[in-house]
Amino acid sequence: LGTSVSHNEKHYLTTPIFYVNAGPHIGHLYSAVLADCLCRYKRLRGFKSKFSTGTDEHGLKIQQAAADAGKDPLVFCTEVSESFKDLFKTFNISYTDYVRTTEERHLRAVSHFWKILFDKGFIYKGSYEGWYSIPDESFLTESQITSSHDKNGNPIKVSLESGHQVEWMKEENYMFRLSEFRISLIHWLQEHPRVIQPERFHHIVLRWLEEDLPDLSVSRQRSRLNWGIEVPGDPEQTIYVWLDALINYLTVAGYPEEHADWSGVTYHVVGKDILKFHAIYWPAFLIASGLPLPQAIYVHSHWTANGLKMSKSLGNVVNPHEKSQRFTVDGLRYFLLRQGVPDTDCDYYDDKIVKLLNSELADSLGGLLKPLHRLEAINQCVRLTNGFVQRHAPWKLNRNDEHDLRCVFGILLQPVIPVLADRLLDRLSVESSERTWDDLAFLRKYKGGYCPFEGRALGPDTGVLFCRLDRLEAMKT
Ligand code: ME8
Repeated sequence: LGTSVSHNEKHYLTTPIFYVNAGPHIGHLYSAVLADCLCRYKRLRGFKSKFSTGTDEHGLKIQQAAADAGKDPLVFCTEVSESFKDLFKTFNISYTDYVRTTEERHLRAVSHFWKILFDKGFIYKGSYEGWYSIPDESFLTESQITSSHDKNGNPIKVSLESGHQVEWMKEENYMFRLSEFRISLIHWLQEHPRVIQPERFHHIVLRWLEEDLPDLSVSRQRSRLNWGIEVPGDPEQTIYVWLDALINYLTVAGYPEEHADWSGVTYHVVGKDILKFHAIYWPAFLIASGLPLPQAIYVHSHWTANGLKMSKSLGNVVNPHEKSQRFTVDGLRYFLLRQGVPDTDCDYYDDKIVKLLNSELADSLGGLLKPLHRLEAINQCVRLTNGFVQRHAPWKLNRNDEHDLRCVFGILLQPVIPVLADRLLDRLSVESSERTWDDLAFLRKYKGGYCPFEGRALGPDTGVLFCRLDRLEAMKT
């Protein structure tokens, strides 16, 4: 159950900022829903929270996508950025700030941050020669690439991790002294064994740090990349998109002027594909600039669709808007949070969501508003929840307390399925001011404790909570 906190304790949660080269899919939504659920939970516990998301709009990949669409880059970015915003509105992502890297406030933050690193001597002019993957906007070493063939059978080199083609790049640019931070990063991880979660990813990062950490190229020649932020004092160079993008977390915190309240209480939700950038590059940049490191990095794995990686070319990208029309917004939120496992990839297919929602939302949760046999109530407790219920054993409530039990579930489920939880709580006559973790405090001393919801009459009928879905319909599509 956790304890509630004094109401000015702060918590700053972020999602990755999403590339605008293509529209959103369930993977992006998953990151946002995961962060939203965490943030709603923290708010219910009394934290004052900042929650940011947004779009990553610079770089070669976006420059190319805009050119392919025959559009001005900013117009193109605005259109796609709006589609992410729409998605997050539909799914009730309760962010407090939506940042775009093309905004003026971000440009100021990036230029300021660059100057600090430069003045401290962590950035120097050098030359980079090596492999670069445009889709990943990432520099790769020999050990991170392998030989392959393009669709015409020509030999190419690809990234081992993403499978994307890499190109040889040789140019003069600015380098960041990443190599100087290897030992500090190892110490940071060793001293904070829970800073990267789940633990598996913590070990992966430590293994990466056992190898040499070369200095990092942090700019590109303007002639190759002009869609980006200019290097302060050098109009011939554009800042590397990942340095630009990571600074969004500071922009939202109010950097450079007023970030102190938030930059020390930051928690990042990221996909495993961008672990290296968040667990190595970002902390190194922060140490170099003298800013506090994140409190935690929560890493999640990926969604595949019918067993395959989602890709535009395969045409199997799962569109969340379309799915929400079939399964409802809370239905899809529930599925993603219930089935998604941070450690391992998860597969999406329609029949899976139908089965889960029928059994857990339509039957179990929906059943909460039906008259219950006592035994059924116990069964539902067990099916609906796990650790919490085991510890607090609300089924020890006596026969007249079914109402209390439903209120407890309604409150607990708010971070996961806010719309359904609200309907349930409305029906149960639980006021909106009575829906925080503090309002569950009675459970801690249940035996003899007074339940504030006891004996209340039901509110107006809000209809069936969640209708059963037709499996055959799902299998047709
Ligand atoms: O990497 N399953 O943006 P991005 C689960 N702009 N999550 C997925 C997913 C999938 N199949 N595909 C994407 C970038 N995601 C950079 C980030 S942050 C300073 C800059 C999620 O749009 C996952 O969290 O390619 C991934 O890390 C994120 O979307 C961003 O992907």
